[in-house]
Amino acid sequence: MHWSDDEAARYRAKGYWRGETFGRMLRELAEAHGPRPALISPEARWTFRDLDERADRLAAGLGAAGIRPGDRVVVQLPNVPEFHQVCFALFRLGALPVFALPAHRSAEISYFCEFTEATAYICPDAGHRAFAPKTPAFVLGELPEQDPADLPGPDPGDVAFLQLSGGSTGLPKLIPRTHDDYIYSFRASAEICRLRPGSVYLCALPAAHNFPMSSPGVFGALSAGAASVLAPDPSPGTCFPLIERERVTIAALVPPLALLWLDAAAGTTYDLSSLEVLQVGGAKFGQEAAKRVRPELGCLLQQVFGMAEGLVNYTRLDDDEETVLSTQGRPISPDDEIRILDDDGRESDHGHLLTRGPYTIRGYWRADEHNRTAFTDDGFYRTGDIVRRTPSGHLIVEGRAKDQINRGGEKIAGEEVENHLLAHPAVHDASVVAVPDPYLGERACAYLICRGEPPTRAELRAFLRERGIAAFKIPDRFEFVDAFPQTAVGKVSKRHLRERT
Ligand code: OOB
Repeated sequence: MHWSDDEAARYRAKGYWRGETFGRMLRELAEAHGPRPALISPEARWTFRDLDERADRLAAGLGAAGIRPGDRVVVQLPNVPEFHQVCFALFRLGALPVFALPAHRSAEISYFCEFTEATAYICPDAGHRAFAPKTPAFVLGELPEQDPADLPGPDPGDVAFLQLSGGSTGLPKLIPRTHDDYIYSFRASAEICRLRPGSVYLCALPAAHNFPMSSPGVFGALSAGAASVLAPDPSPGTCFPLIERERVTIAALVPPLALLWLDAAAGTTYDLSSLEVLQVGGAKFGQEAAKRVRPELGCLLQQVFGMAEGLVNYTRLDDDEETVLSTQGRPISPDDEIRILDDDGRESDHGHLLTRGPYTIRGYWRADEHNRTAFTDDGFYRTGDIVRRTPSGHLIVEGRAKDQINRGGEKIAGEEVENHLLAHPAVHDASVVAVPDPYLGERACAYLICRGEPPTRAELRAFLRERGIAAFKIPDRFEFVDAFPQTAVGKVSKRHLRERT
């Protein structure tokens, strides 16, 4: 489930994989940019030197507490500098962070801890310990620091962390990313976004998500010697004052937040003039909204179409207006291979997107059976996205063939929520599909076939909350039906269900 030796040699020869680890990268950054600001939050300002030293102290403390190279550690933290301190401490130890989102609750956290056999869970407060009662927890504010020790450190080809897949199956899949491949993806991204030591990146989305982590995200900003501002939440009320105070030059948002910012920018008294680029991605950004960015926020728009599995596409800062407004960008790397297949499996410029390249995984972590269908025999990842390719090689996302709801950038696997609904005694069958929404793009609708009197919608919501799933996965709508439409082979036809609404 790895790149072949030949491919690895090619990616090295081309200079994509530089034989660097996160730990050494930060050390070199601290040497080059020591006193410059690296991480800024409303409460804290850490220089590159601070981050480097604190990562060392925490690595020593976690090592003394029993965390070993190769161990998995579930990390669930808000946007605070300690999040990145924890990342680099674990990277230096050679332990693998498993990146949970702040919205995850007991169902997700206990699954991550059990499936990865995690030796620790790093969480925001003592209340979270209950999500994984059997896993030793470290709580933000009480992280074990001590004098630095000499650590052997991992190899550049080793897996650095496990990232979460958006998911289309009953249980979330984990994505193994190596030092070599991930560092390449964000260094190249930082270049595409023209980050430089004077740039200021605003991390308003959850820091653990791939977009604000590496596209170019906080890691890309660090790699360029630029500062990152960590916003506790993405609202204009929180972010606009931070943009003014820190002279933010680039920010990343999902489409519903971009709409919110556009509306708020009209009446704001905050000075947003430092903003050069607004990146929008994670879900399709409609052309009408895209048109508003430059006149109303006074900055360039960059569309970003990426996935935690690897491939990331950007519109370039010097692309013409039409391309920026109407496409979701083109791949980072000249060696990102794009294969588009029609429904009959023939190469086309419109259809199912498959991809292979220097930073796209070859298999999910410990998921051999799923990998046989998620990847082709020659190593292409089936993204589940339906795209069109323009003559310039830009991609336009036109739809999706996977069982997933994209709720304003937050991904929901239909089957995962269905399994929770099926645990309700009155639910005979369940099918969760996307329904269009003017603000979020899509919302989730659960179609249910019930035994006898159906439960109320409030009861169903309470039931799902009780099961400990993240709030964004709770369907926005419940519809009660007698039967599901079927496909020719007798499976539930989600396409027909979607068309009902
Ligand atoms: C990003 O990553 P994930 O792993 O949460 O979700 C990936 C999926 C894609 O396969 C696609 O279905 C959808 O999200 N998506 C978009 C999109 N960007 C992502 N669909 C339409 N238009 C877009 N611009 O979402 C992600 C990772 C890195 C950078 C940016 C986004």
